[in-house]
Amino acid sequence: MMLSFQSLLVLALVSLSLALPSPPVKRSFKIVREANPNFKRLEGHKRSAGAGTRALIYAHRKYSVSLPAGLLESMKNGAVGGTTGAWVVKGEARNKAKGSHGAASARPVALASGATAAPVVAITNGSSTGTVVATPVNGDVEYISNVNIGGQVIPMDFDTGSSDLWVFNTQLASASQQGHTVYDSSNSTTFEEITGATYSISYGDGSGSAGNVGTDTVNIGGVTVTSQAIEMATAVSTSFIDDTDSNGLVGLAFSTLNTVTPTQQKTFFDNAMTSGTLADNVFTADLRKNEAGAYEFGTIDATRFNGNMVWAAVNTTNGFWQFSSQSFSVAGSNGTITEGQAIADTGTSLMLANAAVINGYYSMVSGAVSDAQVGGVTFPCNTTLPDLQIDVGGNMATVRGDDLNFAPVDAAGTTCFGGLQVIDSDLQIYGDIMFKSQFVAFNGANNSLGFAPHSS
Ligand SMILES: *[C@@H]1O[C@H](CO)[C@@H](O)[C@H](O)[C@H]1NC(C)=O
Ligand SMILES: *[C@@H]1O[C@H](CO)[C@@H](O)[C@H](O)[C@H]1NC(C)=O
Ligand SMILES: *[C@@H]1O[C@H](CO)[C@@H](O)[C@H](O)[C@H]1NC(C)=O
Ligand SMILES: *[C@@H]1O[C@H](CO)[C@@H](O)[C@H](O)[C@H]1NC(C)=O
Ligand SMILES: *[C@@H]1O[C@H](CO)[C@@H](O)[C@H](O)[C@H]1NC(C)=O
Ligand SMILES: CC(=O)N[C@H]1CO[C@H](CO)[C@@H](O)[C@@H]1O
Repeated sequence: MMLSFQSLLVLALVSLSLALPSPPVKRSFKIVREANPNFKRLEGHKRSAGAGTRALIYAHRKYSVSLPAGLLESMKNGAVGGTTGAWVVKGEARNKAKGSHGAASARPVALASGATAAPVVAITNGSSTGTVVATPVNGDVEYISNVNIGGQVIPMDFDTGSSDLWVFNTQLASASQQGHTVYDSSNSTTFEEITGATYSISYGDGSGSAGNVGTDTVNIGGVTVTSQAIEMATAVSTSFIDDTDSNGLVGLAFSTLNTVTPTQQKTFFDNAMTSGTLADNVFTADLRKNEAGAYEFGTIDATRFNGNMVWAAVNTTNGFWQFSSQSFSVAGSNGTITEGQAIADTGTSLMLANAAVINGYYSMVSGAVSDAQVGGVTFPCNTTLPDLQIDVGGNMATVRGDDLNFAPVDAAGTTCFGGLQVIDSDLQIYGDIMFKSQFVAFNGANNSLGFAPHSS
C-alpha cells in the first residue's frame, strides 16, 4: 500500500528539520532547500488562480475546460503574455469562426486552368517511412514541421490531441493571411473539392477555425497519402492569425474526433495505415527542449531513445491517445491520482495534471507559489527542480526537472513559469513538457503508446 503523499511529506519534513542543526551531505541539503511546506495547496475543483501565460492558453485551447475569468480579463487588458507578447482573445473572432460555417460551404473551388503542376510524388506500397524535423518556436510553445500539400510546402503544428488537418489558405481574408504561408488549392493539380463538405472546430478558450473541404496529395517526410482531406479555413480566430509560425494543424488523434460533415474524414495517419503505405503502423514524436527534434512515420528508430520502451494500452473511447496514469513520485515520495487517465498530446505545450500532482510536486520546490496574476505556479528561476516520475499505463516514466521549468515570466528572468500546471478535469493532458523528457511511439497496430527516455 502506498502511503499518501501528504503523510510522506510530513514525515520527510520532520526528519529533515531534525537533521538541520548539523548540515548533512550536500545531496540531502539540497533536498532540504527544495522542500517547500509553505506551498499553498490548490483545491482541485475551486481553482481561483487564473490559468496563465500564453502557453497555458494554448494548453486549454483544445479542451472543454474553460479558462478562469480573471485570466481572460487580464489577457484583454494586455497584462498577460510575458516575454512572448500579448495573447489576444476576442469575442468577435469566436463568433466569426462559428458564424462563417454556413457561408463557407457555398464557396465553389475551381481548378484554375493552366495551374502549375505539383511535383509528382511516388506512391509506395507498404515499405514507406518518413521523417520530418520538428522545430520548436516561441520558447517551445509549439513544434512546427513542414507538410507538403499538393506540392506546396506548409509549416504546420502536429497535434496528437485533435483529428482535423486544417490549413491557412487563399480563401481567407488577406489580412488574416498576413505573415502566413498559405495553401492555394487552385495551384494544385491533385486537389479535388468535396462538394458540400464543411468543418468547424472550436477549442476550449473559444478559438477555432471553420471552412470547406477538399482532398489533395499529402507528403510528410516521404510518406504519401493521396486523397487526404484538406480542411481549408475561411475563418480562423485571432490567436491562430497572430501565430504566424504555424499555418494550420495536422490532427493525429483518432478519426472519430474529425469534425468534417456530412461525411467524417480520416486523419493522415489513419489513411496511411489503411492504404498499407507504412512499413509499420506507427509514428513517433521526438520533441526536444529548445532544439529541433522529429516526427517519424512508419518506423520506431531505436537510435532515438535509451533502454527499452515501456508500453501503455490506449483507451480509444474518447478518440484520444488515452492511457491510465494513477500514481506519481517526487524525490522518493509517492502519491496517487484519482480517476487517473491522461492523454499524450503534442499540441499542448504544458503538462496538465490533477491538483494532487501539482500539490505533491510543488511541495518539493523551493519558492513555488500559485501566482494568481500570472495565472499558474511560478518559482524562482534559479531553483533546482526535482524530477517527476509519472505512471504511464502501469510503468513509471521520468519527466526531468530541467524540462519542468517552462519559461521566465519576467524580462529579468527571475521568476519562472512551471511546465506542470493544474487542470480541472478527469482527463489529464501530458503535453510537450512530457515529450521533452520522453520519446513516444504511437502504435496504431495495437493501439498502444511506447515511452522511453530520449537518447542525447
Ligand atoms: C500559385 O502559382 C502561381 C504561378 O506559379 C504563383 O505565382 C503563386 O505564388 C502561387 N500561389 C501560391 C499561394 O503558392
Ligand atoms: C504493442 O506492440 C508492441 C510492439 O510493436 C509491443 O511491444 C507492445 O507490448 C504491444 N502493446 C500492447 C498494449 O499490446
Ligand atoms: C475507457 O475510457 C472511458 C472514458 O473515459 C471509460 O469510461 C472506460 O471505463 C475506459 N475503459 C477502460 C478499459 O479503462
Ligand atoms: C514508490 O513507488 C515506487 C514504484 O513506483 C516503489 O518502487 C517505491 O518503493 C515506492 N516508495 C514508497 C516510499 O512507497
Ligand atoms: C536565487 O536568486 C536569489 C535572488 O536573485 C538569490 O537570493 C538566491 O541566493 C539564489 N539561489 C540560488 C540557489 O542561486
Ligand atoms: C514504389 C515502391 O516501393 N514499389 C515497390 C512495391 O513492392 C514491390 C514488391 O515488394 C517492390 O519491388 C517495389 O519496389
